Amino acid sequence: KDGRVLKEDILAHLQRISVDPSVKIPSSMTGRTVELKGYTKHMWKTMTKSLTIPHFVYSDECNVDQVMRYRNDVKDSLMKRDISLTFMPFFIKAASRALEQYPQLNAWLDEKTQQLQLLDNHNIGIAMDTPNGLIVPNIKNVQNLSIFAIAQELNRLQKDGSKASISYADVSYTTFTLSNIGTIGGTFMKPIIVSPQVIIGAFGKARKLPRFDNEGNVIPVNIMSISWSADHRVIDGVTVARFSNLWKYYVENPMHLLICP
Ligand code: CAO
Repeated sequence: KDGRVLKEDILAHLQRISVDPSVKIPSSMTGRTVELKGYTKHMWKTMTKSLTIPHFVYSDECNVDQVMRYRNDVKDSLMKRDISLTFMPFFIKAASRALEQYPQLNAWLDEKTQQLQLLDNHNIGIAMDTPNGLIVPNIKNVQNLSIFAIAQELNRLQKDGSKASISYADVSYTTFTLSNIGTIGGTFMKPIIVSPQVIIGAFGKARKLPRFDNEGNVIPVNIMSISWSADHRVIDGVTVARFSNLWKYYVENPMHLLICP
């Protein structure tokens, strides 16, 4: 009454403006209702949980000329054996090699006990676009697999994904996730961490772009962006930057990935 805004005034205002929580198409409009089901319902749950995680995002670009060269050298002969070799097996193996140096990124965060469980198994999840929506199956124990074996496993998961027959075992116990939106387009993406994991990486589409060589000449280079989102409650930015540099080193020098399992 003396002009001051009291708590009661704010509560009364909120009461007045609050909308009906049920969302119905009014009679003055037309449209249709789609039930959320399956993978989408699961995505709702996991992404709502992800909202509670403070995301630290770090991005860089990566030269994929060498990976392209190696892939082009062998992809046709592998195709004759029914194996499709893309860039992904190289990126997945590079992540596993880099995780050997940064085990705190291949981990699960137990929020209740406030403990980080560092895992020896590199079960690398791959965000996959399927006719039924997004699903993230994983390739288990990548630390023991060759690029060839990773490609075989990825092919199997893609086949199962297209038939909506990915098993529960294939989506269980993911320790680290990668998402390649570059198969569809786009240059940059901010990926969302899937709890209890503590980091996720995303790639954009590789494009031929002008860059300077060591002598200052402009040369064409195939460039791909990489973005990492990490849980900033437990992972600091410098760790992510160092990990990313190492991942990038392996991708730009893929011979290191080929001479080990
Ligand atoms: N830049 C340019 N080209 C790329 C690329 C990139 N980043 N990634 C893949 N490609 C190329 C591949 O080399 C392949 O080329 P060819 O036609 O010459 O063989 C082609 O795109 C198709 O690749 P692919 O889809 O068969 O296989 P992949 O191993 O590269 O990717 C997978 C597998 C599962 C990551 C992909 O199929 C997919 O589902 N991507 C979408 C992921 C997604 O939904 N992310 C968003 C998550 S948040 O909602």
